[in-house]
Amino acid sequence: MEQTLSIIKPDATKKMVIGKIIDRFETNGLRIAAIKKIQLSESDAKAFYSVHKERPFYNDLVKFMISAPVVVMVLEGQDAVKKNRDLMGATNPKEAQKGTIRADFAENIDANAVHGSDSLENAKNEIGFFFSKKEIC
Ligand code: IDP
Ligand code: MG
Repeated sequence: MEQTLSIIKPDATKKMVIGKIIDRFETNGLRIAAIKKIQLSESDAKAFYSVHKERPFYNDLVKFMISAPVVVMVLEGQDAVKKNRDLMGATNPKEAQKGTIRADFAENIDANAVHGSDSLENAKNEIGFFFSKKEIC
């Protein structure tokens, strides 16, 4: 069993599609092992995305991530990291395959509905960023 971190981003929480996105995970065998809705601070968002701090889109990404609440989750299941990335679709919703979360709920690359860890190692770090051990069950 693997665990990965998922975030339902501000565009999706504002559009009130939290339930529809969670349904994709549960329907496809990813169990919600932890979940909370939070408003990120600027320093939270900067720290979470610090790997991208040299990229031209970093400041806009941070601004976007604090523009409304987000839902953070630990998803658990077989091949959870890859399965979540497959369900999410490509970073740019315009390139995302039909039936993926980003194709169905996102407008553009800046506001693309969901985050998902891209490796098992990053998943462990990202889960630790948001959740304590006893919140995951
Ligand atoms: P991912 O979310 O599919 O893993 P990353 O490359 O890790 O994509 O980028 C993190 C986030 O930064 C993306 O989800 C997207 O919102 C934003 N982003 C990535 N590339 C661009 C870009 O070229 N322009 C604007 N925003 C971008
Ligand atoms: Mg990424």
